[in-house]
Amino acid sequence: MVKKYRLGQPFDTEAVVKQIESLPFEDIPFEKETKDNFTSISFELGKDDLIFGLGETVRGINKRGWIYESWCSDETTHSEDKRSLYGAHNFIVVRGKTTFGLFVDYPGRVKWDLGYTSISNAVISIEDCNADFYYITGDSERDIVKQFRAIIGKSYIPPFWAFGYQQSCWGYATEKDFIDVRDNHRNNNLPLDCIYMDIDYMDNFKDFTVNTNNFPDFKGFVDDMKSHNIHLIPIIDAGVKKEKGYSVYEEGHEKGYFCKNDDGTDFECGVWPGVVGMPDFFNKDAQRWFGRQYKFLTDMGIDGFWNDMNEPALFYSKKGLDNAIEKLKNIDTEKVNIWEFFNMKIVISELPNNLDDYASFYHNVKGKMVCHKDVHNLYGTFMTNSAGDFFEEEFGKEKILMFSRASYIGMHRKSGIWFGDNFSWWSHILLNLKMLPAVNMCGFLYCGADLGGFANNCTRDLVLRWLQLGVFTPLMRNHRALGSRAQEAYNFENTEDFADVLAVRYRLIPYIYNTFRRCSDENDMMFRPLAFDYPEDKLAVETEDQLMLGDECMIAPIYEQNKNGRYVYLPEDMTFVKLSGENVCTENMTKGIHYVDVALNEVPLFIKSGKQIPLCKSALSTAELDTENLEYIG
Ligand code: MIG
Repeated sequence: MVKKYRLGQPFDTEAVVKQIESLPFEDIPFEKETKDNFTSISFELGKDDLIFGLGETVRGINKRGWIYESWCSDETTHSEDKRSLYGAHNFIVVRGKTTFGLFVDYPGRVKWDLGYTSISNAVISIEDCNADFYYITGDSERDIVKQFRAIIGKSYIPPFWAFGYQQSCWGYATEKDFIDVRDNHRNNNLPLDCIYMDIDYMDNFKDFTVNTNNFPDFKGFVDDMKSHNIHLIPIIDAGVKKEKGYSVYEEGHEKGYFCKNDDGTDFECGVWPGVVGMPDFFNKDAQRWFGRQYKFLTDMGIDGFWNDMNEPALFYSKKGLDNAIEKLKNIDTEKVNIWEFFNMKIVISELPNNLDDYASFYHNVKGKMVCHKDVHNLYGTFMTNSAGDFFEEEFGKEKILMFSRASYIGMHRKSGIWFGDNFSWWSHILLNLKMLPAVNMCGFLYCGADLGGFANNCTRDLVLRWLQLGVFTPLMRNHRALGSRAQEAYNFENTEDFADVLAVRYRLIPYIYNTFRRCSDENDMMFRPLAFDYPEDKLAVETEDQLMLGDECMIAPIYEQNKNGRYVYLPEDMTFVKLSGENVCTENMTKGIHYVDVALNEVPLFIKSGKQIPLCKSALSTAELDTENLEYIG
């Protein structure tokens, strides 16, 4: 049962697609407070109550005990002291005296104090008096999620080949770089379907351009890669470089399609291309216009994209930089004391993603100027929808791969997400796992983390262990930052171990793809906490390093260094399966705790007793996969 409580006149976020009658906010079954520019709802938390959801956030599967803020952020360090990452996923399910779901449909900042200030209280607040609150009750957590998903609409389904293995690296710049990646995979028996083009493919980081020195015949190059069953997937950044003669900028500027300062001039800020205009995706004409720009690349055979920097990330604003330089100018280097020195550092470090900047520019919403900070969490979503609308018009559904860094619920209908700039840390394998059910709750099914870790230097065993989790995530992409240690599979000793793990992915694609489609059709979760499936089982409820996958499986990856295996809890009898290359090794196990050995070239999987899953033969790309002849295991 879904009830909608309306406060004031909420902004249309486009998150909910189903018409639901509005009830007055006063009737919402929580404690509540509304003042001039502040609204909160709160409820008591019993000792054993659990809170699930919030999508892409740090910390546990049970979110209780921390304070989170929905505020799409270019957060470069995903440590547990953080409150926000790239997505704003305002949906939770609380298991308590009554179990309920709550969606706060509000595009500005939302604070979720979930037993942080007081262990026995949850307080959710916004600095506004306009929002919709959806309250959902049902038979189980999973049922509540399904009802929520039914009102926000079906999840995006990418093309089949997007379930293949994908390689990325910030720094591939020339045709040769891409050909090397392709050949090194093919020559080492490493399957591969996509190679990503990070900002270096562009001409001076200008969206919808290609560096013609590095790619003299881009269309021909895209075709050639396709003939090897490789899709090239270019990045698109939100900001459009301010440059005379650059047609995208000039047209956007002339038509008034960029975000504005309060005096009506273009808001200007600095990102990778230098000074940019920020497209105003809230202006429907501008949104449509930006989406049509992708045609430049689809015309050359490109059929996949990743949208970055769309929180939006701002390195600095023109105004902010002027102010900072003014402050630093007055410093006398002869007399500077240590506090002034620290202040200097702060002046610079506060430039990026500054709240004053977000409060200083405006969107044109049907002719009305709306301050960015009040709708911040929709920016990346409206960018991605601009492309999604264009793709659907031009090509129909399921033809173009796309995922975005920033997101709000609603974007799940057009696109996937990736989890942004994680580190090559063991703890981030576990964080990757914990985010999966939470983002599924919010409709994001096509998702994954940078396998091997984005920042810092990886190790061979870390990459292998991470891939062993990635084998199950719809987006299986190895990506890293410029300057970090190479982590393409072929750069390590005994590449066969990598080939064994990647082969398992391809063997599982029929199962993963069908489970994915079913979950999209039925508004279901692909990954669930054990607590959802075994609510009465205390050990299962507290297990946060294993997940249920589909209706048949449980996964329990290894996420610590120097381990030959791990302890795993089986909430019922299961078959323990180890997959490696074409090898399958099974063992029946009873409910309870077991230690399982897992070598670096093996993928562990648990299949519920009485269930089976299909495997096909592996191949070097999805195009070569025979999905008709299946073998069943379990
Ligand atoms: O400020 O395009 O999350 O995946 O490699 C960094 C360069 C900008 C952030 C993305 C990352 C990408 C990087 N980008």
